Amino acid sequence: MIDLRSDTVTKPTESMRRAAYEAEVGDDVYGEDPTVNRLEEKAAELLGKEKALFVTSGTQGNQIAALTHCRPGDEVIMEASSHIYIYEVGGFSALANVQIRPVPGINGAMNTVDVKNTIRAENIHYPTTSLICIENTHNLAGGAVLPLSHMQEISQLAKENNLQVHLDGARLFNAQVASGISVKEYAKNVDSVQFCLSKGLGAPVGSIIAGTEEFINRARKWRKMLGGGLRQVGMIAAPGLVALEENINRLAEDHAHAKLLADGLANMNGLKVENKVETNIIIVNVKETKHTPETFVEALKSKGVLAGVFGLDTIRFVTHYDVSREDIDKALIAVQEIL
Ligand code: TLP
Repeated sequence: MIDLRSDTVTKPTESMRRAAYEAEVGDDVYGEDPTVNRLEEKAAELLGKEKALFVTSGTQGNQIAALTHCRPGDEVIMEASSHIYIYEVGGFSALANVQIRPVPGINGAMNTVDVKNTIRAENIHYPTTSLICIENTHNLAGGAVLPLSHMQEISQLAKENNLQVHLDGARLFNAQVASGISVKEYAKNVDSVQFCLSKGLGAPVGSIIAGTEEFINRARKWRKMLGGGLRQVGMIAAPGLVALEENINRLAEDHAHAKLLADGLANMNGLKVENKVETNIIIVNVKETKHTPETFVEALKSKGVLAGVFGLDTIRFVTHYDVSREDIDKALIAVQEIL
């Protein structure tokens, strides 16, 4: 099977498996796991933040950020198709007891004037706006890279209004590789950042959240409350370290494969590639074919290719390190046969 459903499907590399086997471990709830400590230090350094925390998933990282930044009843502004709003099971409202205020964006970026107009004034009737969340790269916008200038504008606006900014950077390293702008440069504009080790970077488990020491100390308690205080967790942090050491620059290969796949698909009758394809995600509209997204994905499966249903008329392909150049060619042939 050529699995293009997501970059979450990668299997750990040989060096990750070896690192897990050989990992030095201790009880991380006591702060005594040397491998976790090394991973957190390395992640904080890469992001230019005081401290980082290893969490079980991107979703858990984002939820902990809301719990740490906000109080119950607060309002959080975010783009209307952001992962937190669409795909995190309503966690911000269920766990952090905050209200989300979605603002529609273009290519994943909210208009800063819209954001400004959405910040609540002081009024006895209103909730308090406390946080703005942004996403880079933006999943539903097809892996779009949020421009640094946009993040700087949001940061400025947040400062002027005494708000915090959280970055869902599940694929922030894809943004770095595509734009040449370092994750540190992006992270300068936010108070907290979450990135996934288990997407394109290829680790089997885990995400990082980072921010000030004070923020991370409080976040650590929320992680414990959520049941995310793990013990000899160096076993899974070790592959995360390998991911950061070995797999960042190779994301360029995934981006090149995505472009190849997108160009091939764009040339086929009835298909429309909906996004610009800046990184590793391709969103394809199949409305003009005889298929629905569901039947298209089924037909692809019968030909040994997996893709995901991604909207009423769209399917999604995601490239990653378990997909070779040859696989891209094979996937294109399978799509052509279906059409
Ligand atoms: N995205 C997954 C699915 O949940 C849709 C995928 O296959 O793309 N932020 C962003 C921007 C994400 O894309 C994801 C996962 C997460 C957060 C959550 O990460 P995990 O899966 O580790 O909880």
